[in-house]
Amino acid sequence: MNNKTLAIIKPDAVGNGFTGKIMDRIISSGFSIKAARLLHLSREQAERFYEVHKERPFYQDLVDFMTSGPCMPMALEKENAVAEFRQLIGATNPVEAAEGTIRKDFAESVQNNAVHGSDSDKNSEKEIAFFFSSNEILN
Ligand code: IDP
Ligand code: MG
Repeated sequence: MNNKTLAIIKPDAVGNGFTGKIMDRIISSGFSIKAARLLHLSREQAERFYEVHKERPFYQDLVDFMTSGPCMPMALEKENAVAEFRQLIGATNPVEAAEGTIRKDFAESVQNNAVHGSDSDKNSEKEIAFFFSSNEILN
């Protein structure tokens, strides 16, 4: 089992001033932040990151949203990190997200849903490598 996952505090949450509150939730839920940066994704980066959704009707809007302002990718560590983080953030659509989850409390809509979390160990490795080289990740 991989113990890392890739989180992104998305542009809506950064723009709404929720970065610190979301980081606090993450840390107090037992994750350690092994890498973090603030960056404004280029269109090319956002298209590549969400390439699996290329054929979905919301793809172009999603790319517009993810390039609309700065975001904060983070490599997080915890036992069973992928599943634990998906549980902490809640369902994709905040209307369906459980009470106390990050998306329930901070998301604006199904698209502007505050945070990203990897969906498998294979993707977490790929997604962490998308944003961080190995010498940028704490041991
Ligand atoms: P996830 O982020 O919960 O894993 P995915 O299905 O992988 O959800 O979708 C990636 C992102 O695409 C979502 O987090 C959200 O920002 C956006 N998205 C997903 N479904 C919709 C939709 O039906 N309308 C608009 N945006 C969507
Ligand atoms: Mg996903």
